[in-house]
Amino acid sequence: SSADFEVDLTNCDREPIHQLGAIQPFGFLIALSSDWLIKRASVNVADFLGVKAEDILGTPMSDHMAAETLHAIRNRLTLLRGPDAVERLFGLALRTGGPRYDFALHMTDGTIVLEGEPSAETPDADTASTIRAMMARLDATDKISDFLREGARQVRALTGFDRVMVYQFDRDGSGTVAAEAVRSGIGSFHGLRYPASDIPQQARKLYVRTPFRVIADVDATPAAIMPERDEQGEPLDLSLSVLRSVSPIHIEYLKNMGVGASLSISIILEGKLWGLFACHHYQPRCPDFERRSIAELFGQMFALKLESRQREALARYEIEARATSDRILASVAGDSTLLDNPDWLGSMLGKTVPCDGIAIYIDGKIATSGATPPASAIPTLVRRLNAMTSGRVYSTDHLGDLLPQAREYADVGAGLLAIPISRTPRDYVLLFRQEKVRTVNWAGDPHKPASYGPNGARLTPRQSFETWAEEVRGRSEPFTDAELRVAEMLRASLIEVVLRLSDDAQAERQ
Ligand code: BLA
Repeated sequence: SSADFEVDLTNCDREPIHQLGAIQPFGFLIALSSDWLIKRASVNVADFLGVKAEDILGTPMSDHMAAETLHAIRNRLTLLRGPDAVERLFGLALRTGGPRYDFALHMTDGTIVLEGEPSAETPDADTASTIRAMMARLDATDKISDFLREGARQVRALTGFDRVMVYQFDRDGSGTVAAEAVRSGIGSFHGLRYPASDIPQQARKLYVRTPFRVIADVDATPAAIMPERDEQGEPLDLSLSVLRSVSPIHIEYLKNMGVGASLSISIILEGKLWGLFACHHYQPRCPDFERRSIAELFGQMFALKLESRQREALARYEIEARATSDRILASVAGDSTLLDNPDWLGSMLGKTVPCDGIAIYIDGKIATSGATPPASAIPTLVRRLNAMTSGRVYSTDHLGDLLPQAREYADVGAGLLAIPISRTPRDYVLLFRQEKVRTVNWAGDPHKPASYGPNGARLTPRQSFETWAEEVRGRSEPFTDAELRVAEMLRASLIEVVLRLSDDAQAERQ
């Protein structure tokens, strides 16, 4: 149970962060039965409704809210669609003639959950044209890197946070700060890498279901929900809650970084969490609910645009790769000695399948170019490849797994793409990638706290980076599916050419 769970650095992945039994105090929460009786309330309802939480339990919601407002909320409930739907209502008076509130409304386990917070003093004017202008600026960018940076700028303009990062997940769950927009005078995190453990898997799952998260004030005292347990002994499931309170571990992490408020918007591509807009403010900060909703919508549109740009880039890549492949084949057919020339092949392939070094192994002869393992190590590697006898393209981002000896040259040969170029596996073109730690800069500790929280220095960016660096020791950037498809196409065509050349050679001898 959540109350009994003691979270520490070793069990974060199991912390029930959706059942912490409390909310952030910038709003209030009321859980209702299907007949609109109050079953639970956050203790801070007193600050908003002027009545104590324990005094309203069991009473009808209509005793505590303007009739028109309740009517609007009840109507809206009928519009809820899908298991993860959350409806929003803006600018309704909680009490007749009283200040206006924004509401979020969802259902969980047959319970209606209503969250309220004060509305913006000056509501956003003309949301449609705001969004339209934001989209136009995204569309005006050319390169993906500019697109990402423009996205970060827009989120910063919209939220006013000091630092907005586009945090992109790698296949192994680790992440890179791929773009950033920051207030001037605070150091940059751009290009930094962090291990998967900095965002535990249950948190990632939640960020797919609820694409927006704000932590308004790391020093705020959470408001407990009472009663903590219902008649069945269950805590309230806060997965879809807008106000959900925060794991003490994550609070410690943010405090160690000197951060006062944090906000993240999920970037979801094809149903998967591609990354986050991760935002820091060095003071408490909570954009109003309407603003947050615009930012969330921006995140969704940004993701759609990114998805279509990626699709276009992939199509372009495959067309270019085919052209390169055709050029290689035409050249080799005219001059078969080119196949012995790794500098030439490297220059042809380099743009299509980026690598740090290339080796060619034909009839026991070895030629290398760029950063490769020593030539003396190649025959052992080829024997190991031959033993797999698949005849297809092979790739790894951790050659040490395939061949223990490869750990000795993991700095230059951490990743391998092997293209067999004869029918029986014997001759190869080998593309090497170096260790990825070597290709990453660590710019130093951007924020060194005067003192750490109870879990010490682990919960800091520098320690995170070191954890990441340990995890990727001996690993390269992986070869992508598209790169493998291209390599396979190249293999099939090269084999044709090589066979034709050897037939010609035979014919000449006869
Ligand atoms: C959540 N961790 C997060 C979030 C981010 C990070 C962006 C999303 C919530 C938010 O917006 O604050 C991580 N933040 C980063 C990283 C950078 C950054 C990498 O700014 C880089 C600049 N965190 C840890 C460890 C644990 C941990 C070791 O570092 C557990 C042992 C836990 N992180 C943790 C938890 C959450 C989290 C529990 C979920 C918070 C929530 O939404 O409730």
